[in-house]
Amino acid sequence: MRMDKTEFSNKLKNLKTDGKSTIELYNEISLLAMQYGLSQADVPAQRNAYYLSMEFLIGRSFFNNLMELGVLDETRELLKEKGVDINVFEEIEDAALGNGGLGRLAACFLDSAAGLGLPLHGYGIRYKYGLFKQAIRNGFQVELPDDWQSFGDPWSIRKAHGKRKIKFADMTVTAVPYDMPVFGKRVNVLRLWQAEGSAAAQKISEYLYPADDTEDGKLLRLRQEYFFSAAAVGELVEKYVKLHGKNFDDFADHNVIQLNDTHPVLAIAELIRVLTTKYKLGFDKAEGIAKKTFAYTNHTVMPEALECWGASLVKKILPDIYDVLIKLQESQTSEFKRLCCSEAEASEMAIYANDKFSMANLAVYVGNTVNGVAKLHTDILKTDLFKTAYKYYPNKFQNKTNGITQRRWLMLCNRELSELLDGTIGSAWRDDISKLGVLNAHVSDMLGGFVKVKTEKKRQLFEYIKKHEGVYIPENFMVYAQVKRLHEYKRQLMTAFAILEIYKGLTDGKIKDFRPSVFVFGAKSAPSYKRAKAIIKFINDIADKINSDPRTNALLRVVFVKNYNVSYAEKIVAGTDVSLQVSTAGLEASGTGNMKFMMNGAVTCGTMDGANIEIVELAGKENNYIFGADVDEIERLKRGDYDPNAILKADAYHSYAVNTLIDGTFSDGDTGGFKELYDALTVGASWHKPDHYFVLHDLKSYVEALLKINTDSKDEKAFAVKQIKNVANSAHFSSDRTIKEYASDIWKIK
Ligand code: 26V
Repeated sequence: MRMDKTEFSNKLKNLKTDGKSTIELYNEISLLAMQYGLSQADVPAQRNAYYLSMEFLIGRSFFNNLMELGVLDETRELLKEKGVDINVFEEIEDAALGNGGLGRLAACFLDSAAGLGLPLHGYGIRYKYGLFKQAIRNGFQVELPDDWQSFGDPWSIRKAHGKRKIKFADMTVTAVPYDMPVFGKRVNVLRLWQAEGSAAAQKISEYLYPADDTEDGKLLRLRQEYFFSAAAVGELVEKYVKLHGKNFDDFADHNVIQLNDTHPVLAIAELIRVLTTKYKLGFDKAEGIAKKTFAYTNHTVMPEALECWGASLVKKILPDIYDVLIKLQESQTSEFKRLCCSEAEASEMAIYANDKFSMANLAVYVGNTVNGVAKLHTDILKTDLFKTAYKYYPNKFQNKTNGITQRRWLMLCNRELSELLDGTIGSAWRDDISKLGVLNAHVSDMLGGFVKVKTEKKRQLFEYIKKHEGVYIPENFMVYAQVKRLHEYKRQLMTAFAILEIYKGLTDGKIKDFRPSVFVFGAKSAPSYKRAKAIIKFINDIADKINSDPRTNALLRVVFVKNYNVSYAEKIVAGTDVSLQVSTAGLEASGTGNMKFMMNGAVTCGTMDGANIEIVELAGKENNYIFGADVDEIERLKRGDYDPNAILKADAYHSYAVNTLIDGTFSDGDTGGFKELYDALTVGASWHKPDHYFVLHDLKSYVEALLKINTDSKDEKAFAVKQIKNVANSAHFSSDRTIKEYASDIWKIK
């Protein structure tokens, strides 16, 4: 039944709002929008791409879906007439079925594919509880369960008839699909599987793993990975058989499966298992089909994060998959013989070694393509992490620099800037983001308007922060923001030290004419990551000290926002002047927050890492602030005798900042966390050398960069020019661009 826009509007007009709760209204309006949206659904495409991902960090669907359906403004107006402010729906919980960048990227990709009319569908897990909610108690992170469905889930439809049986050696689990339509030029589907059956079965989709690293040996995690990979593969095979019969020669002409990191890599073995057992194909033939079907994206070079599964665990839980993996290993060994690889090379690339299966090596061996997520990252894959594979299979390797959807990260989160853009360059950029570049010729036309918009977005952010964190930030303050998962390699600790040094400089008179500034942090730490949690506590203690010091608090403030999530990010990226992207060079695969800030007109203060490199390439080094060691320098430091203690000794400001960890300035409540941070810098921790992430090496140039920005920003116009230049050159970081590249170079879909 097709519903047209007039019908939607009429139904909305007739909606009774009196006496209804926000939740009731939310569900009614969402369901109406669903009916409208689904009635626009398209005919299925001939060739489809599938994005298999353990995580989809969707955030709030309400505003986004209404916008994609072209009814957001109208709904806002109609509700207003009825005395309902549409912003009440900001109470609705985010769907946080992801940890960070990797999951949000998956959500941006689905948005872009639908927006471009490309048939890309998602497969994942419908966790009952998403990423934990973060409370801060006495400066410490406390984790609370995220019951995201407590408001209902009007954007999903349970498809009971699509349920499947997933077999483990010790139990059989029912996978029930829930479909979330993705609206755009076409309607695609994100299909999330929920585990049902016995109590043990249900556990499989109960929790999202709250670490964005992998924890070896976690049985439940292995079950989760197999569960959704097998459900997806089983369904795709069945659908193929229905449409094309049991000759699988054309399977890869109709299906391409993108593996989002190593988490869904067992899908490879599952496809081969199904084809060889259920449909009796020979192993070689099945392997050949898999080689044409799968493509692999790597998202990190951190060695700790490359998943390996113990062979005995796999054998015990998934014996048939074990057999397939061993056969793949054999086939790989004979291929390596043909290629005349040395023994060392073969073992480096081996699927099976030391009683473990390497998911990355499996993905690289079978994957038709292997891609990194920013130029530098792909180069590191080729020259370092997968260098031997690159030697033998150079043609597999591609770069696909990440992107973000401008619909959520500009149009939705910054209506004011979007309207200013319309007024300055026309609204063509809304349909074709590459038109944003036109702005380069109109920077001066936009100056006054831009400053006004930025001021307004900061005002909104400060109001929100006052309401949620109880911290007041005066209107004229500059905003520096570092929001992302908490990891030592992202170096929030270095920012904390830099703030302490600026604080000291202000109190002892060394820093003069400082423009009032606030540092905004937002970050969740993996619950088990002790040092990351200590950094959160440290930042909160610094905030308390600085914010309550009357000597400085008219100039400098610090706020750690609790429960940073997609919806919070939408407010922060719009209201920030300076985006802090300060990872140790070579370790941040891409970063995507950096792109969101850029598109909203923040300058980047960062290292030559991940996509920062491409950001400054496009927006100009002169419009951003790059500091610290680059990858080559880090490599040199690693080979040389880097001595953080010497740096510490030689610089009074550094030692002031670092010593606050141990001199009683702050207290970690006898957890030992601060001492551990101190030790990691000075003597080394976790088998690492002292200051493994080169915090002390880059700290001085970081403080200098921050102060330079502060000085530059006093020339309001000149600084606004830099910010606008960033907006004008951000089109490249639209996930529309990224998805077009995947579609043409990897997926071959139209
Ligand atoms: C895992 C681990 C494990 C050990 C300790 C450090 C560490 C750091 C990161 C990870 C992340 C695993 C995968 C991931 O989330 N990667 C992120 O993917 C984003 C989308 O491509 C990208 O922008 C981020 O740079 C990358 O960290």
